Amino acid sequence: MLKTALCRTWLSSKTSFNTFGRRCFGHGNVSVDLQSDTGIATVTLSEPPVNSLSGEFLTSISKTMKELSADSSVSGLLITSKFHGKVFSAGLNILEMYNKSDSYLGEFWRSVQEWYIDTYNFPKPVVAAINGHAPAGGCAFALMCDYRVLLDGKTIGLNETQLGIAAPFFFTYLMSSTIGIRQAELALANGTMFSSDQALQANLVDEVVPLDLVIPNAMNQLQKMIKIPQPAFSLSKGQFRGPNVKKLLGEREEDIATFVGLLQKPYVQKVLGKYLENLKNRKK
Ligand code: CO8
Repeated sequence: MLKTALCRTWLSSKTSFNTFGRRCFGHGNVSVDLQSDTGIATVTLSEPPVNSLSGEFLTSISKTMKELSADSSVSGLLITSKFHGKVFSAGLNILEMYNKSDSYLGEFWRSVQEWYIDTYNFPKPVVAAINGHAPAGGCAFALMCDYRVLLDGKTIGLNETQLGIAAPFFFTYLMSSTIGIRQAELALANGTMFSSDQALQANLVDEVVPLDLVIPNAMNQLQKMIKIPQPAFSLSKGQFRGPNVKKLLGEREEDIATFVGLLQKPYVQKVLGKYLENLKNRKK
């Protein structure tokens, strides 16, 4: 693949652009391909098999977002998945929430909060090329971006109630600020997974396109967004997002305690165990 070739030579250098005008680097299973001419960084989520978000993977994402936010040569981000045509992200790694101690769960949730803060608060344009299914945390990830292009035929939604848990308040805000309070309330209570057509109709995503157009259309939108004068873009974005981020920053410890308390309830562990078992048995 051309992209692989373009990036292979730059792996040798984290700080300078290679002969193709690209700088390629990454943290853990997150890889970044930065184009010198546009300042656009393509961030590819590459955690096998389905980009489920473990604490370690979330930390790699946060580290990447912090680095790209501080890099003045970066104009905007395109976020996509290595598992093109299959899965954008399967959401939080359920194994991280099953049969774990309070302190383990607490640290895991801290990494979830950090990921949300770094991604939702990212000051430059971010476009999601959702090239596969995006349940739960995968949907939240897309909602943290500024624009969403979804692959036709894939599903997206906050289905947490189906797992016996309720999405955290900052996920509910992501949904209600995108599709409106009434529709968000219904969707979250029912754990609705939207088909691509339903997602477009509800304004949960901005475009639904075939596979070969997911990345080009996302890139096209990003190219328009990076032309908007800075810092006007980030000031405008911050007016909508700042209060929600500030709320979480002020309540992090209580939010962690709420999460741990909910996850340690025997009925929640029972439903999670059953859900994991069903996931494994689906293929049989
Ligand atoms: N976590 C851990 N493992 C997972 C997850 C996950 N989220 N999703 C899939 N896997 C595993 C499967 O068990 C399977 O494992 P194995 O190979 O060992 O059998 C492997 O990944 C591959 O999965 P599939 O075979 O199912 O792959 P497909 O390509 O057929 O399907 C899907 C991909 C559609 C993504 C499918 O795997 C799926 O539906 N996964 C579950 C998605 C889901 O429901 N996620 C919810 C996560 S919870 C969350 O994000 C928010 C929690 C908020 C908590 C708030 C409390 C206050």
